[in-house]
Amino acid sequence: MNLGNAPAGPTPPKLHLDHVQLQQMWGAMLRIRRFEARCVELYQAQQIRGFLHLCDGQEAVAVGVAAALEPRDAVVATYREHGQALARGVPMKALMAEMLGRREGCCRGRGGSMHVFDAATRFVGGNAIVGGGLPLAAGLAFADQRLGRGAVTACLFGEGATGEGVFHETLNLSALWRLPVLFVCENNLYSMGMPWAQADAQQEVWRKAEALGVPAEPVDGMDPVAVQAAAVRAVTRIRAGAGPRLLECRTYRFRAHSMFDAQAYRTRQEVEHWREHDPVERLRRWLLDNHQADAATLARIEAEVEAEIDAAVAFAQAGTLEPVGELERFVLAEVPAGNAGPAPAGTDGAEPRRAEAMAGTGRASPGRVDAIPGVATPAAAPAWPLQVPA
Ligand SMILES: Cc1ncc(C[n+]2csc(CCOP(=O)(O)OP(=O)(O)O)c2C)c(N)n1
Ligand SMILES: [Mg+2]
Repeated sequence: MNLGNAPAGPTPPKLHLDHVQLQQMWGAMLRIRRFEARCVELYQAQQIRGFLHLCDGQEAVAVGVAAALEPRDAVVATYREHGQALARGVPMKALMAEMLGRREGCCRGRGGSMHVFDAATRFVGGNAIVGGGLPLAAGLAFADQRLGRGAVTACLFGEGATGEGVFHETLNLSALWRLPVLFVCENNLYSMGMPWAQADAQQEVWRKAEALGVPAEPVDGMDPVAVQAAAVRAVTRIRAGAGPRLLECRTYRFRAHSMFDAQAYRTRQEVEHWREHDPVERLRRWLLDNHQADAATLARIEAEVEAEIDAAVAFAQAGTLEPVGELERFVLAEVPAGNAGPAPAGTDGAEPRRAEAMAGTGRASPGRVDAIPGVATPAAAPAWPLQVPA
């Protein structure tokens, strides 16, 4: 890791995991793998509609990164985010209901597979726009920094996003302002059907980050322990104010980009080769070979995972669809009671508020937010040129 001008920060603790923690880590990956396998069945039964991007093969990244975070931290994800959401702690029932478009889902069924959001766990969304999460993460981290929350924002994205201008802009500003962001690139070697080898002159993503002043390192993204250790190292320094870090997690997706593609861009042998590094199978074998778990313990964990998924599917299937009459809710911010004038007779008050918002007038107009409720406004505007804290 070349630190460039960035401060090294405190020396992070060495990661020690006991056999129970390692078993839990395996269970966390298996839970994601099996959850998505059930989603495939529900998709084929047309109970899940739209796009469905699986992280099959990439579970170690989601689990390793999540293990390094605290509840006050935030996670910004991609459209391949079921695993990231589960690892972060988004309840499985709410996630499965979201997949089925039910009102009981974490976004009332409005987001679906690609737009999972959960305020309680600060899971700030899946995002269908490649690279779209990067500036959001910088903004969240900027707010956290200004408000002194000591929180870190983990921002996950694919290697395809690193070819976009927004990657360079976001990393530059984050390094300049020492924003508390952990950038995590899941380099799975393909952007849809575009092989990384044919897409980018710089094959090592971490070097791009270092060129932008963000200390970075490559990580075996098929090994959850390696990912957690690297994430703990990075987060310790980020939280101490040393600025952003980037991990390039080298991984592989075993299935198609979305539910269907001909996969003409890779050979069967290549997929088989990577399957030998399957994170779930690899850790299972390691646990058994090193006497860190016996077959009965792993079978119990597997049964617990299956039971949780069964319960989540039953919950989702018993869920309801949002009534059509409610679909306009949340398009504009709702005005707290007492903040707006009385609604004209015969209306619910929404129309004048919409008009206010469009015109940018009125006390309660969502178009003119001067301060976020409950969040103190910084006392003074930052000095210019901006003084980056030492
Ligand atoms: C700005 C933007 N451009 C193009 C697309 C179409 N698109 C969807 S996924 C994808 C590939 C992204 O690859 P990568 O970032 O490596 O993520 P992965 O799918 O491998 O997880 C593209 C080009 C998009 N959604 N957004
Ligand atoms: Mg990719």
